[in-house]
Amino acid sequence: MTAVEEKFSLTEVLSSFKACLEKENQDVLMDYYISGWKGLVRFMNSLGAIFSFVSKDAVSKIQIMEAFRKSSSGDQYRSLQSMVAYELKAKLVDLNKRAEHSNSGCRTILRLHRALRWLQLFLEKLRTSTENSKTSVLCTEAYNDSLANYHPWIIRKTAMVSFYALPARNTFFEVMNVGSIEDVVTMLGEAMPYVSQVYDITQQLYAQHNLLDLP
Ligand code: 1PW
Repeated sequence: MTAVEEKFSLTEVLSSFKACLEKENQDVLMDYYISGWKGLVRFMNSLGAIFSFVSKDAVSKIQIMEAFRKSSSGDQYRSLQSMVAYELKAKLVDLNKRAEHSNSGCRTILRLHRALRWLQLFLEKLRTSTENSKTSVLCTEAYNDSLANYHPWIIRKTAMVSFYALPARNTFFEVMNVGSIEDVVTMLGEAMPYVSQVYDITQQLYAQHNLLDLP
């Protein structure tokens, strides 16, 4: 195994979501949110090429956010809270129809936020699954309960087909690079509350500003 491969572990990925939350005011820090997502993409890519259609969109959304962060207004994108305040005040968000601000930070993060819910449901199902559970079924259930509601038929169809190509439960646990199945279950039990917290705070932020349906 190369050094780079060795470094990847789902533990580290999930710890980015822990680092996301600023201690004093619970702001969700953008750089850690982005690095958490980059890790999730590596995880998805290690599940096989067929899953790359899923990760490609996440990659392009991560790139949009990195570009904002590197731009002259980068400081405004320090946290999800500062981004929302800045983009709304400067009228940089298309609220009803995609037009001149078609790729605002707010709408881009909303897509990743919805996808995070899928991941949360899926990993939780995996954590509590038994030896006979099928990953494709767990993944499909998690998808139907979350992201599918926002996807048109053609994407739902393609997603379902790619789920069938998911590796079996054992392989899945190995790819996570955490240790034995028991180690994975323990790690998920400890790490998932942080992912949930990031999800809940973001959901509340978007609800408060009426941003949950951005086009
Ligand atoms: C096993 C790990 C699971 C992690 C799942 C997180 C990734 C989910 C990405 C799904 C992408 C499906 C194909 C793209 C769909 C886009 O149209 C859609 N994007 C998302 C993230 O839902 C909406 O973005 P758009 O088209 O409004 O820019």
